[in-house]
This record gives sequence, C-alpha cells and structure tokens, in this order.
Amino acid sequence: MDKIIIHVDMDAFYAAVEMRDDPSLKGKPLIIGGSPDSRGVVATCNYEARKYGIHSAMNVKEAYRRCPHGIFMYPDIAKYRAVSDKIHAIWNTYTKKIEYMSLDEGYLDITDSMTDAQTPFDIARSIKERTKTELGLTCSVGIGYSMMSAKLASEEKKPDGLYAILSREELINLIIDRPADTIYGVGKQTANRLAELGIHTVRDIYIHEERILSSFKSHGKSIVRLAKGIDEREVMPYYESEAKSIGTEHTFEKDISDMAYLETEFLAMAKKLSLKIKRRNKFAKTVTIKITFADMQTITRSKTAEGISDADKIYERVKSLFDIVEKDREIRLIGISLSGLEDVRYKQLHLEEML
Ligand code: TTP
Ligand code: MG
Repeated sequence: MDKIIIHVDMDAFYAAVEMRDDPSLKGKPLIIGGSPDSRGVVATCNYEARKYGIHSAMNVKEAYRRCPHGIFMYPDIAKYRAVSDKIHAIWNTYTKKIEYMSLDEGYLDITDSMTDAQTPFDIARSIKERTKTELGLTCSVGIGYSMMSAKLASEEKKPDGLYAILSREELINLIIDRPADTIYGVGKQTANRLAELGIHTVRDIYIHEERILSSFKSHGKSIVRLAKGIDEREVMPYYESEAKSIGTEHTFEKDISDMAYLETEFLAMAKKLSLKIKRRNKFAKTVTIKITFADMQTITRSKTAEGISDADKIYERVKSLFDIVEKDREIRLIGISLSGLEDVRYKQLHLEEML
C-alpha cells in the first residue's frame, strides 16, 4: 500500500505567536529578529511585513529601511519552544511515526492511522482545527504520497493552507516548470552547477538526465529520482533506531548564513535526540556535531564527558562545539550524533558509587 504522509508547517511561526499573545500587533507589519547575537538579521516576519519584501535572514537594517513603521521585536525562543511542545503533542495524537524537522515543522506518516471513516483530509483538517482552537495559531498542511510531495503540498496554499499531491503525475505537473531548486537537496551551490550545464528548471532536469547522472554521481541520481517524483525516504520517528549511536541531521533547502537560526535548529535537534535517548533509557557520553558547508566540505567535532540525556545538556555540549567552528561560509547541513551510550541503570550505579 502507498504511504500517506502529512507535512505540517506553522505560518509565520514566531510572529504568529507574538500576535496571538498581543492582538494589538495584528494587521501591522511585525518583524522578529535582530537580537545582538544573531548579527541583526530577521528571524521571520508576519505576512503584512512580507508585502514590503522582508524575509528571514534579511539584515534588520534593510528591513527597517523597507518598513520604518513596522514593529520590530526580539525573538523569545523559550516561549516558541514551549508552543512547539504543544504543537508536537497535538500531532502525537494522530500517529507516533513523526519526524520533527524544527520547532514548527514536521512529517507525520499517517498510513496506518486512518480508519475506514477517515480520509487523510479528515486528519489534516482536524490538525488544523485543533491547532487553531487549542493554540490560536494557523498552520499549512500538505498531504502527499511521499515526503517531498507532502512538503510541496504544504507550501502550495500557505498561509492556513491545505493541499494534497497524491500521485507522481500530479507532482510532476505541478513542478515541471519550476526552478531546479524546487527539488529537495538542490541548494544554491548545486543550482549554480546545474545552471552551468544549462539546467534551470525541473523540465531541464528530465531533458538533461544523463548529464546530471554523469556530473553529479549519487547526488545526481537522487536529484533525478526526486524530480521524477520517486522519493522512498521514510519518516524516521525517534523510537525506531536501535543502533550504537543516535543521530539526526537536517539538510536545508537554502544554504544558511544565519548562525542564530542554526542554533535554534540545533536546539530542536537536541530536543528530538533527548526524547529518543530517554525512550531507550540511555545516556550518551559523546556528542558529535556534523556540518556540511555550501561547498560540500564536511567537518565533525566531538566532545566526550559525563553521560547526558537532557535536551539542555545535549544542546550545551553542541553549542560549545559549534561556537569554535569557523563560520566563514554558508552552511547546508547540520547534524548531531550521540554515541558512547550507557544505560540508565549503569549510570545510576555509577553515581551511587561516587556518593
Ligand atoms: P519557517 O517555517 O521557515 O518560517 P515561518 O514559519 O516564520 O513562515 P512560513 O509561514 O513561511 O512558514 O521557519 C520557522 C521559524 O524558524 C520562523 O518563524 C523563525 C525561525 N527562522 C529563523 O529564525 N531564521 C531563519 O532564517 C528561518 C528560515 C526561520
Ligand atoms: Mg513555518
């Protein structure tokens, strides 16, 4: 049986939370960002502010030039994290097969969650409805036969959207004349290399398939397959892994230069891994971060110390590693892996021995 995957992405997430908590902000351009450690960039803005061409990662000074009468606020990450927990709790009532991508975005594999009386649309509508009534926020939901189709579907009718792409044919019809970077995994760097080969759109990918396969090796194979709507990636919930290490990584659609944003992504990942490791009753002694830069150079940095499992502790160690990485280029992928796993009983024993 084909998979049914739902992708949920909150609308203007940080800005929407602030507007909910202070309704006087509604209807006015609202820009969240500019904390000193983010080097003054926009984290996000509401849709009113987007009319002025303001977007995530834009310099706050530029945003101010475009919209001097806008309201500028610092982000309150702790608050968004708490809201994110509530969003995730709603998703959790539909399926346990969920991959959390960031504070406001995730994939839900609902293939086995449907009853005869319930269509994917019922589930999608129910998620939207509950997010609205219980949390006062809107989200965009995509229904797909694969992760990529679900993601594209959720972007299709943003904000407050609901859309489905249920077959490869539908997907291809939708994206054929779009830029090549519509394809998951085609970032700025790859898009430039494709452009050098005369490949600008998805249609060009089909036409120049052989060229891509010979110039890009396995990455090329994945681009061609995804462009044809073949996406066999599985939604990876945290409880399934039984390996010696527990890890997660995130490839960005666009290369990222906003280091403060990467820190929030690392935080979301630390949270995800904390749940995963606690569920397995383990502690991790070694934390490793992985970074792939826009030019595809990959580095890893590790730190081994006492066993940990709390999200804050994991994040603290990640941050200490990330702080000393030279950030002279845009970043395309980040990952965290926990290894040196010891189980809770051992850890407790160990502590008792020390007392
Ligand atoms: P997004 O889902 O990319 O953006 P959004 O939810 O604000 O707006 P949209 O309706 O288009 O989905 O990111 C989620 C949150 O992550 C966003 O509210 C703020 C934060 N963020 C940053 O801090 N910096 C960034 O560069 C991006 C892309 C997001
Ligand atoms: Mg969003």
